Amino acid sequence: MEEPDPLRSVLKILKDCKHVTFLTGAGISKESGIPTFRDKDGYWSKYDPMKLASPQGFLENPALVWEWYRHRLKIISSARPNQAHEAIKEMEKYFNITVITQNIDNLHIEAGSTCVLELHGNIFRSRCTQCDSKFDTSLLKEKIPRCPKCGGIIRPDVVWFGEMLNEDLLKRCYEVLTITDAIFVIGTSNQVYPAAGFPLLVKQHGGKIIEINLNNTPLSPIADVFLQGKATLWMKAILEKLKEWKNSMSLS
Ligand code: BJW
Ligand code: ZN
Repeated sequence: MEEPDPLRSVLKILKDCKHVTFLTGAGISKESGIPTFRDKDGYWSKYDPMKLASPQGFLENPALVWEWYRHRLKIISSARPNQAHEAIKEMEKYFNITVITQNIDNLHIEAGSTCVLELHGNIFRSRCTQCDSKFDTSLLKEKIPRCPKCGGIIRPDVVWFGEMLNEDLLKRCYEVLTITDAIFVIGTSNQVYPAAGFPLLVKQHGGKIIEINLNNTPLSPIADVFLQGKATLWMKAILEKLKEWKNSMSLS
């Protein structure tokens, strides 16, 4: 029978957990003021993803792609981690935590999480398309920046559609996912692979799925618990319950 109180269900799962993984997407940073992609006010409602987030788009119009990333860099640079990022950091007191994020906004690292795997890169880093030298994006001022070492075009160090994700990083993800007791899937539409396949892998290895989202996603029907609503509110509530439970344990 399904638990009537979803918070109790989450606590019940967490009581048996050692390794807890967080898979996060754009929705977790929405309350920090950073737009998402597929919501009705998200980037893909206004812009063609293939023009802004694909290698072909960059080849055709690097200046446009750079304009978009500079615009986003400005928003992201003034954003701060919110209560959901902070609660995840705080949960390191109780579990072995890995954060796998699709976000490029650095907010989990800013919140202090110690193990963050950035699947789609980081907007603060850029790289030369020819010699792979790395650069600090905020220091690149040209419309289409060029590499001082080889003259190649520099691009944001992020992963676009049709591009492979970093192999070592993926290997680390799969290692963690196979020993994960519970995965929180927060603020992602679960449409972009390979990330969208990660929760299923956890389930196949006997782990539980807890999803937090404003709306249903393709993952929701197989999630063990679905918490509908804002990431900050649910994460705050979960952390409070966890603290109560841990305190009562230390008293008894
Ligand atoms: C809240 C909230 C609040 C809001 N609280 N919740 C056919 C089938 C299967 C796969 C493929 C296929 N054709 C091509 C592919 C592969 C492709 C893919 O998956 N495409 C699908 C769209 C079909 N994947 C790739 O190409 C990846 N590479 C790869 O697979 O390599 C191998 C390969 C190569 C070639 C062919 C086939 C395989 C690379 C994917 C790279 C994604 N890149 C982007 C942009 C770059 C980074 C950046 O600039 O930021 O990454 S796209 C964009 O989507 C960005 C995000 O990281 C990613 C995921 O988005 P996310 O985070 O889920 O955001 P949203 O907006 O979608 O959802 C927000 C959610 O939050 C919503 O659900 C809201 O309800 C919720 N929400 N506020 C809680 N306050
Ligand atoms: Zn170079």
